[in-house]
Amino acid sequence: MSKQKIFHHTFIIGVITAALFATFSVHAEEVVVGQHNKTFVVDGNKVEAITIHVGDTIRFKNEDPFFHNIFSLSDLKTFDLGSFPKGQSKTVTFDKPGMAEVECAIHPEMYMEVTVK
Ligand SMILES: [Cu+2]
Repeated sequence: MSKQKIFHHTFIIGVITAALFATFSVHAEEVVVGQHNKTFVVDGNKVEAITIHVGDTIRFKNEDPFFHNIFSLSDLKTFDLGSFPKGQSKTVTFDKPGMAEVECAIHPEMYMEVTVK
């Protein structure tokens, strides 16, 4: 292999490595949203709207001594986590931008908007 060819290959490998690094250095996050006193909470504070990024995951964690059943009928992300008791959590990953309305099938007063950017 000529010196020029070796340089060329090294250059290509460098470009690919840089591209992979750029792709994987954007880390998806996991956001914990608790269910507490029939409200949605983040870090102990009641939230009615949160903003996350494409690829992020919300971990819905039941902190009440009774069941919740979190669901969304939104076009962005339709899901139904089923009933789950205190201490248990379930995750939903949001893979495209938009807005999802999140509710609880057991407690109609529970409502939260998830904006995905
Ligand atoms: Cu509930």
